[in-house]
Amino acid sequence: MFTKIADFVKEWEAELKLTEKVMAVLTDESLPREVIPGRRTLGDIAWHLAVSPHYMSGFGLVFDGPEGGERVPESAAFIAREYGKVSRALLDAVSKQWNDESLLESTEVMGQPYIIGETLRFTIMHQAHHRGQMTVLMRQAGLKIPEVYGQTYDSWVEAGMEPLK
Ligand code: NI
Repeated sequence: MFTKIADFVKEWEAELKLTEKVMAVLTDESLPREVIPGRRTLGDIAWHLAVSPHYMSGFGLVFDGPEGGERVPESAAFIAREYGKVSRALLDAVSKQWNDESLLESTEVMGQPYIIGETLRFTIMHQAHHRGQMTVLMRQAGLKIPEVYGQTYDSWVEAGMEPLK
């Protein structure tokens, strides 16, 4: 749970840059790769990360969501661009529209109480969860995975070291 706006801003800035690093490697050809046949694709998950920061508007923040709504785009560059716009719009909205006191407030959404500072923590964890799903699908699609939290197979090899399996 966040109790200081500045803590969220610092963390979200770092996390959005990690997500952008991953998004930058996506290709149009890789987007249809499915988790299992008939289920979510890499494109679905990437677009979910572009759309989901805007869920915070349900807690009273006012900022623009991505262009194109819920429909999953076929362009990896478009997804990456919209993700960058929306995630920065969230950052801007949180720092200008809320303060440390707001983070302790509770808002009801569909009959459930949510503490604002907890929803911001959830937003970060939710993104990390789906970003991890993306990197597995990206590896399966033959893409080179950037470092997110620690070395990748490729970065071990490039450093001349024996990679962990
Ligand atoms: Ni999700």
